[in-house]
Amino acid sequence: VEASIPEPLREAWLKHSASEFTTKEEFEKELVRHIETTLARSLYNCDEHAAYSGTALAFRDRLIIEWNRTQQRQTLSDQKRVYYLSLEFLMGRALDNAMLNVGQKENASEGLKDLGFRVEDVISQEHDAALGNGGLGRLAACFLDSMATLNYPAWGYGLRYRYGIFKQEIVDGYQVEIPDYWLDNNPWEFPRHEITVDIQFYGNVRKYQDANGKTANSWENGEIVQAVAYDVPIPGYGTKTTNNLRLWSSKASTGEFDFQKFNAGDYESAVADQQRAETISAVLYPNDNLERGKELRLKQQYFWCAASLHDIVRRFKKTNRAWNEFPDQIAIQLNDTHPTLAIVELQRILIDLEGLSWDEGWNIVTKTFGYTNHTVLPEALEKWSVPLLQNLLPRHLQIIYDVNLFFLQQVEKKFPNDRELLSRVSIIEESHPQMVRMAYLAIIGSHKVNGVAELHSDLLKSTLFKDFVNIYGPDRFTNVTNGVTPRRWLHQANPALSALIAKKLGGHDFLTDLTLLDKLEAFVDDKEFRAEWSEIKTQNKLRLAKFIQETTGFKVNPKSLFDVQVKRIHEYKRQQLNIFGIIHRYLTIKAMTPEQKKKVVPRVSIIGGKAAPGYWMAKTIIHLVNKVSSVVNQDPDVGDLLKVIFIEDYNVSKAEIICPASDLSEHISTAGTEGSGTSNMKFVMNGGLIIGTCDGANIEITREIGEQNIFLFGNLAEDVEELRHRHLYGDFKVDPQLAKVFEAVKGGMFGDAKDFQALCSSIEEHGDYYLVSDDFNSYITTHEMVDEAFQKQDEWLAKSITSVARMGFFSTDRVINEYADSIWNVEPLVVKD
Ligand code: NBY
Repeated sequence: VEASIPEPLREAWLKHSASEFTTKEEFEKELVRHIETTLARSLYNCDEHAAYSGTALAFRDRLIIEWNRTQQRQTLSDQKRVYYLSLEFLMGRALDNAMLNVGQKENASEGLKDLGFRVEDVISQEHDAALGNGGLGRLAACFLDSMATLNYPAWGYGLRYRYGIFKQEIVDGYQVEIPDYWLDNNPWEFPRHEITVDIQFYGNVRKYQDANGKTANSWENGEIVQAVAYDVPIPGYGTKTTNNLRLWSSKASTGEFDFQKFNAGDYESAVADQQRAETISAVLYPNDNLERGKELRLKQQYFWCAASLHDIVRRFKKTNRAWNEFPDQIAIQLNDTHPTLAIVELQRILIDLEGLSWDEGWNIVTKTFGYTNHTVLPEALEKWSVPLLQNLLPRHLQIIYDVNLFFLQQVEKKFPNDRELLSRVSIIEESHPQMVRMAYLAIIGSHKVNGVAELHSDLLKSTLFKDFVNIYGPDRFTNVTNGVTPRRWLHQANPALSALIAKKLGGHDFLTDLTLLDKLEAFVDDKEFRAEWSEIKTQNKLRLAKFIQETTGFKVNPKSLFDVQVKRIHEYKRQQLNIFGIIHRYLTIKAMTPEQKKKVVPRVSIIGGKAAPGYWMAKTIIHLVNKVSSVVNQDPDVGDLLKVIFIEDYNVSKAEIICPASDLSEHISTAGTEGSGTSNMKFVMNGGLIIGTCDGANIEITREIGEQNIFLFGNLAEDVEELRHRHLYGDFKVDPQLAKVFEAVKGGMFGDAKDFQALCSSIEEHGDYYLVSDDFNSYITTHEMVDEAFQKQDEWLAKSITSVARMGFFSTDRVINEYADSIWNVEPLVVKD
């Protein structure tokens, strides 16, 4: 259907085309209008939540005006676009970000004040959009911000889960999961009920002769589910670009099939069908770095890949270009292997629906896709069982077999008679049942594969993907070290620090060119500047202390060293090392004389994060942290010298309060296990120092800020394998100080010893896979060095300022430019005023 208004009628449109508020007055007018009409409230009936909704609606209008213009501009310019496929977008709140990105926070804040509200209170009414687990999902959100800010024509594609990551409650020290229903009155999404795609599942493949007498395949008799588009505008910071995040929601197809059921009086089964369809986009799987092979998860993946590709192909076809121009117009980035079926789906569209030959199709496919790997942990590598695929996606399985066949032929040609190699690199793992290795499929179907930090990318090349480096050569594999957006993680989360930096550098340009931070080094010795820097940290700590008291009831002394570890709970991230270290500190303090206690640097140890609901060991760690917290915090022997706080329901908006308030944060994964880590970057950017292992991006952070400004400890990645072997086959003795900690735990100091048995025995008896014992001594001596350093506040401040000054590399702007140059080959679409 032609929806565009004919030329002669456009004048009236253009005359009345919506415009944006640019003053406090205009904002107030918009706000009151929305409260009175859209929300049907009045000045007699307007609470903070209504003020939030009204403000959000006013800003949403602004965003959508720029969104419309951006989309028009991008369509007209007809240049290459990027599509970022991610099952997770951990966006957090949108209002503060929208205010800052369009440069209207001042006006909004003053306007709200006139009408009786404080902007911070209004902002905190918003429910986090928590469509992600952790780092991978938050990285996707930072990428969207940078792509818009840098004016890249780029869309995100994801799923519109009805339930985001669960809300965590702690009951008697245990994690309890509460569903996160977040969609009611979400002002940030635009339903596009007219943009739908029918998605097929199950059914069978029929071979037939096409018009030219060639054998062709048709996938038939499946069950149809409808995908409906919901669009979320993504404003860039200080630019005219507002990009799009398109999220798909599942719905029963309104095809005749269902009407027949209704008409035949089979009401109940028709309703059941409907619910089954809606289940596809119902819930985000809450596992990070763990793959469980559930059919519904596979359905989610195909549903979202197929809807997105259909949308992309539809847009391409409107340009009437030849198919071989597809990769010149479109780059698709796969955020982990979760969207790998998109590779197969594009090949299916090209050969089954558009009639291209296999080779023509596959040539287009491999030029289009890039694949980002985020982990080397074996339990996180996706595999789908062949019988499951055979049933759900029969045609896709055939295509996978063909991809594998041609690939193995190619390998055989290059390395003749190496059967071991063929079985190692085959997409099909010959287990019972057979499994499809999604990472291999992703490598074979992409032109570039990247890891997320240097060590991680090197490990991919030397271990997991070694054979593929031999087959394809090293050029297919590259590194793009992660970053974070300084808009949210510095400017929004820490406005006072951002303002101080701007004062020194003569403006906020550093927010779009973070390397400008290096100019701060000139002021490291400036006494007044140091004092201001220190005062900001103190204020941020006071804010966190207040938050802790309100949410946990514990009072913490803001003069203490705030030591933070917030991230998903996982054995490889080693929160157990942290809590054992805390217990060691507790025992040490308790054994001290009053004289000795006077020399102790007071600490607040803050731990937060969610455990996957089925990850029993991670839940045990949370349990222990909470037990230690309740014992330590009321022990008069330690008083303010040590407090242990578990932050319930850690999420993006809590991170925005926590990051600016840390003195020290912990990034202590077993060397070689963390892909990159991104919270390490957020903490350093906010003037916190870090204690960490030589893992992930810690290594590059050290290179940038200098090793005198970071507390590194522990074994190196290159020694891990040998140590593990020794644990199992040599004589292994638990570190003596750790043994003392275990004694205390087993003696019931923190409640029933049985509750923590598994945690101790995984180290003492089951090989200590994560090297907690090996690193324990190094860990606690390094913490002693931290204490010493913290006492020399002046030097500590110099470290803090110098580190921030040298963090320019870790902006996602740099990251996105690297992807654009070396993987996507796309250019920004710069807008003239
Ligand atoms: O991605 C994280 C890495 O652990 C971290 O080192 C890195 O900085 C970050 C960004 O590159 N990975 C991560 O967050 N992974 C997941 O959340 C995740 C979620 C689901 C599944 C696997 C991993 N899954 O298979 O279902």
